[in-house]
Amino acid sequence: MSTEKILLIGACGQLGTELTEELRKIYGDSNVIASDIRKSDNHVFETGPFEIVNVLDKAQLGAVFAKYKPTQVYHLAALLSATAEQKPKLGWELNMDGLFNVFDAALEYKTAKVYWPSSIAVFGPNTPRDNTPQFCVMDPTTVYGISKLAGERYCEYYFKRYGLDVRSLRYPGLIGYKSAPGGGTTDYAVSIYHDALKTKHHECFLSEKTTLPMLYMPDALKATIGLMDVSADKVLIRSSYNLAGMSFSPEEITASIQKYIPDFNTTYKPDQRQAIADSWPRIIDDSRARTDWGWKPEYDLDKMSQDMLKNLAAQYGVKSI
Ligand code: AKB
Repeated sequence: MSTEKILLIGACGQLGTELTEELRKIYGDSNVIASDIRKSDNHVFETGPFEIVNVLDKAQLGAVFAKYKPTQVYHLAALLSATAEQKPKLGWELNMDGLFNVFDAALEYKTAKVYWPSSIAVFGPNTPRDNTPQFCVMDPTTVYGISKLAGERYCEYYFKRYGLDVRSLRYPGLIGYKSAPGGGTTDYAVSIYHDALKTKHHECFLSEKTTLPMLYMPDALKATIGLMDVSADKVLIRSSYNLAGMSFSPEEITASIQKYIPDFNTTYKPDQRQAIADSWPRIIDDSRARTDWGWKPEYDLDKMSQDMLKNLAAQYGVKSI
């Protein structure tokens, strides 16, 4: 029986849904408390405790910490890049005040470890775009990226000033078949697989040669839980670690899907998200994650495409690819 009590805040999002499922397999359903501002109808949230938590409501947040006294907290609630550009004040408030509220509750209730996701959005147009190093110029141009960069600085500050063991990863675009993405600039890379099975056509909101760093969800879960499991002395970067799995463009993922669905095609209609994508790196250097705590991704583009299409075909009742 695990002695860990793990609280996920923002559990109903794309990453949180799969993290809830994976952590419950490891620590037991009753030891993983999922929470969000409203409950998703995903079956995952029927397998264990769920709490309604608005991370901006300090009293509500404190009551959940007092009830469960979590030993680990995964604070995932945020507005992602495209959504935060539509609601910049809320984006900053949720991403920053929410983080401070979690930090303060974690210190008050002596939470042993806190996880907080950063993003490739912390980089900007003057960042080296290929093999983007762990330490470099970071001039984000989105509310999301600015809040994630500020959040990283506070992660390191709370570790050094208060000893809070907070750990973080700079996620690329995350791709999975079990949960929907939540308003990001990389979301096309999920919907393209659904469209391939539903209509055999995808209209992409980015141009065909827009290369971005991406990561398949099984690798994202491995990196996240792996970072939280290593001993503290191996976590040498307390802002946030660069993390990468693969990089590809819309035309490259289209070609990968065509290996399994030959008559699939993509057309391109760039929108306001193109400017965000153009300010982000193409390829990330995640060598520090590899040397400090043994990170190594398993999936490349074709392996991901095969797994995504196989699992989504079952969901859509389409004969397996
Ligand atoms: C987004 O596109 O906003 C996110 C991210 C890369 O952090 N998926």
